[in-house]
Amino acid sequence: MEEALQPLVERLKKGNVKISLMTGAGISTGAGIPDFRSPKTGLYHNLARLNLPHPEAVFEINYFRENPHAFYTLADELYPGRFLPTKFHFLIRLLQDKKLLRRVYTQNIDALERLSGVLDDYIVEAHGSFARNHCIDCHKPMSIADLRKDMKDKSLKGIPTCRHCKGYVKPDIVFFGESLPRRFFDLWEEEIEEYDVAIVAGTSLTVFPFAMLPSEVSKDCLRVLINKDKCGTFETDPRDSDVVIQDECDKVAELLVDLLGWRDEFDQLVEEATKKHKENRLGLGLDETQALSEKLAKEIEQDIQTNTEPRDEENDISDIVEEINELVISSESKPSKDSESNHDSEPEITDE
Ligand code: CNA
Repeated sequence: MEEALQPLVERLKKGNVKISLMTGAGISTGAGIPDFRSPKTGLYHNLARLNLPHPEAVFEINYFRENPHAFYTLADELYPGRFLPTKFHFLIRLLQDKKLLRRVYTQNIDALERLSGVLDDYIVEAHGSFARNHCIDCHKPMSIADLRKDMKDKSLKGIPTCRHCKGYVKPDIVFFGESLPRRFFDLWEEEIEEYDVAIVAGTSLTVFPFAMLPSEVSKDCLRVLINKDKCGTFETDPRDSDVVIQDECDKVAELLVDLLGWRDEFDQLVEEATKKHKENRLGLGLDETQALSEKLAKEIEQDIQTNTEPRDEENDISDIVEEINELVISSESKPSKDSESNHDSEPEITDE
């Protein structure tokens, strides 16, 4: 593995490189969050208890309209605050501190990049996050505090309900059949040719359009895949310069830290962050864990408010309506970049 990583190590040691990361659920399995598709341990394998017609239904907007319980059962388990970032997340943080990081495109909704200290500006949450919530009918926003309150409200059966129209409220996680945030496409368009290194990690590259990102980087960009399985464009359209490491993300992160001579800083970063999180957590019962989860979610919300332009409610709604008319995740057809602008097509997630 050490030898295979050399081209990456050399580029990083040279400095002055723009690195992008394109990540998925596999970078968070080390934190205890199951991915979707790993046999036996993946979420899809373990959803039988929710009585779904098919596993993907838990993230389908039409199913949610009829039966939001399945999603909220899962949301309660995955809600940010219960899990600590992994070694791989701390590697991303260190790349930021070393001024080598340009962008992290993540498909994850666990907010672990933020919890490791990566700043909002660098993060592109391509499939949304728990940081904002909207009514699926009137699109009015709901605060995290109200959402968490409703999730515990037995009279509502734990389903957050719009204060204005009584419609169901959903975190702004992109479901199959919904559009991706505009920021994802804007940055793709503006920057994709600029990256010197693209590290693709912990993703099966099966959800489109995200899965297209690694094939869109320039010919001079060094593409690195860190994943248990070889996948996507690394399999179908490989480049001579590709670096493919089929191993655990955390193990590769540790090795890279050593090869780059960053061990002391890395250990200090991990130790401090883990201590901080554990101090908050040790000896806590379920209620306290939930309180902590709410506190962290609030911090994330405040973080977002201070790191991004203030958005007024009116604009929020029109943004969303506009986004609904824009691009969408889909699972049956791989959209070409041309089809990206086909706003008339039926929205769908691509999940092969
Ligand atoms: P996926 O389809 O489940 O693929 C995960 C990939 O990571 C697979 O190829 C695994 O072999 C690989 N993998 C798993 N663990 C490791 C590991 N420790 N080291 C290296 N490789 C590993 O997940 P994708 O992210 O590709 O699919 C996109 C979906 C998953 C997005 O829409 C996410 O919202 C969704 N998801 C997110 C989370 C999360 O936020 N943590 C969890 C589960 C699913």
